Amino acid sequence: MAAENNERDNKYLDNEMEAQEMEKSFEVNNGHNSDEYDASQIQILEGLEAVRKRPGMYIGSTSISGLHHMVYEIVDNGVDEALAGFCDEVSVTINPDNSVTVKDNGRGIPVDIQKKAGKPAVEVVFTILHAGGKFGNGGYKVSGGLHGVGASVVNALSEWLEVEVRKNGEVYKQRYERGKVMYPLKKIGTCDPDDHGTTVTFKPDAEIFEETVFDYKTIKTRLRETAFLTRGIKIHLKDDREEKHDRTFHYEGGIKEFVTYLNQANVPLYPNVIYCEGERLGIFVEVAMQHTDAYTENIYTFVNNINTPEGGTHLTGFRNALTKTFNDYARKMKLLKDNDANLSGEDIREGLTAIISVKIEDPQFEGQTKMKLGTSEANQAVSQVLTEQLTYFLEQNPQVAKIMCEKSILAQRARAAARKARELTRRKSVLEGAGLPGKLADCQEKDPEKCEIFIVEGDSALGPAKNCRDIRYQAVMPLRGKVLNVEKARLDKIYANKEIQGMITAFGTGIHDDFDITKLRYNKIIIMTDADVDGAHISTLMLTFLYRFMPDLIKEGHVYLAQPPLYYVRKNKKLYYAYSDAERDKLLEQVGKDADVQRFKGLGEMEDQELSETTMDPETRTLLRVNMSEDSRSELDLTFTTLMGDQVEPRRLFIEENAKYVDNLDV
Ligand code: TSJ
Repeated sequence: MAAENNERDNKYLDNEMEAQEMEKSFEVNNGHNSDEYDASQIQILEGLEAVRKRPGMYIGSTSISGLHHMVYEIVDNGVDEALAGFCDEVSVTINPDNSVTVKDNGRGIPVDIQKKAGKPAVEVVFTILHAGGKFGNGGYKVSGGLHGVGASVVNALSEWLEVEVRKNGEVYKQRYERGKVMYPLKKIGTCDPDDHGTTVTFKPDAEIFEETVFDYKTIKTRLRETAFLTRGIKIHLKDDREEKHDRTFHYEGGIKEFVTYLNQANVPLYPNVIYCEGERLGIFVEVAMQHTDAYTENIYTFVNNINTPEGGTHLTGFRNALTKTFNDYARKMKLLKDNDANLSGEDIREGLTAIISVKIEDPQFEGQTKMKLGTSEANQAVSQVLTEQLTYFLEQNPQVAKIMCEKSILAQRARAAARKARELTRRKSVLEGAGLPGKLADCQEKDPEKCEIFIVEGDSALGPAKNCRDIRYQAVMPLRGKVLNVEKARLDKIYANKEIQGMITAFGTGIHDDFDITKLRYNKIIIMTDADVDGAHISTLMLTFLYRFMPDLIKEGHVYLAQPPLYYVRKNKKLYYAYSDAERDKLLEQVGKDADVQRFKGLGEMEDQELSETTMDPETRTLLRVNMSEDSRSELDLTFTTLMGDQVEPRRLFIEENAKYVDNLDV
């Protein structure tokens, strides 16, 4: 995922320059003379051809994530119309042929001739790079970040695209194929004068995209997020392909409801979500937050409805203001005594779920992937709005303030204990030399690039795994007993846990602030558990630990799940392995239905040869690499809190809803 996004760098610079050059050429060619029209047509084709030549520069990637960006790009235009106050509904339909229709009830893209280009504004929107939002009364277009690349990019990367505009009682239509205009904008009929809006249908080009089948769940998650961030908007999503879906997202509470949604699997510490909003320095700021009894911190930041996973100035402003406001209040109310140390930001944020959403006219982005807000005024704007309104809130709600304070003080103590435990571990490892855990059966090779470690469940699997590994580069480490559920434990308990200590030391990377991926001792960390319900549970616990404490190992693709076979199929003394129900059925078709089928064995019951061949030997095994989509971290966090949290009902619902995908999961 991370590697896939690298192409995005600098794409804005490039587009911006091309767009400016394009505009210049139109200033020269603004006549209606047909020769000049041809000349401008060539310019346009060159512009869109550039997009088709280097699609990654414009849409991020040509993988499934780029495919979905096509949809978001068009949807965001409808949402912008809603933000400007001219529409309140956007509907998205995934059609049976994997084309997508996006319809809004806004003013309709203008159809009058734009002077500069000498053609209808709507045609300009779809054929000239970066033309979006540069006409009309302007100023409202706040889309930024990775999107806002414009409808012309989507058009260039679509096999075909059709736009219909309903405006002033008339319906207009135009069609494009791979960016080329098929006919001049035409009136195709009339409509109720009260009916107005824009409808766009497009089919992403299979010549461009590696994958052209939309994933319903990914689009659903994104549209739900957009609906939370745009209070009051109604977003419909319909899937008209084989497997039908129909959903509407509409949240009058906006980001307040987003926080409630994210906290559904945990127990809130106080009933209401704290909400602040205000405008400072031309920046519109909204913050919603609520603590739960969880120990993780879940803060999501957005700029113009676009997620900024690396945070930035708005997040800094939030953190500083929260820490200072809370400490000031606690001192003033004597919740903190004169001799007590201040609460740290981390202590105050333990168990906090928060959404920070800012709307800025011309946001500046930083960082390698341009996903970090750089606009310095955002720091002050968020900080001022929060300080002012949170101070008032705490004064008005002393009982909530007290709960927050008690939670923070517990977090502070646990953190101090954890620090001690960590120092102790560190000192111990210095005293004991290399300090590798005793139960680690290490490999001989020292070059991490060539090494892998199998984390196995219990001692029964340890024996066979040790016997049939290649000791030169394969290490094995057993986990005894149940792995600690890190969603339900404070730091001190986590650091004190022997199994977790063992893993941290074996991996060599350290943890949290000390984490250093260059110290990783194994290129592949392979979780190997039985192919049954208990095994799936242990894998999930392991993944939860890695996700929360060493997410970079997952992001960088170092984490794998071993795949022991689910079935053995025996026929005429030949043995076949099947790794899924579908594979078993296919095998049975091939070898005949009368074959002998046996369900999985525990790793501990396998013959050495068998375990090696099916699960461990790189020549013959299958490994699943665990990856992490950066598209919606909030949804991924929710998955973990739901699976591992205290609330039974949300977990049951989640498993029911996802039963198809997680067959063996029982938690
Ligand atoms: F992406 C897109 F261009 F294809 C697209 C645009 C897709 C969708 C689903 C909606 C839209 C869109 C654009 N909806 N509403 C608008 N509004 C305008 O373009 C518009 C209308 C009127 C005026 C005006 O000043 O009168 C100005 C604008 C920008």
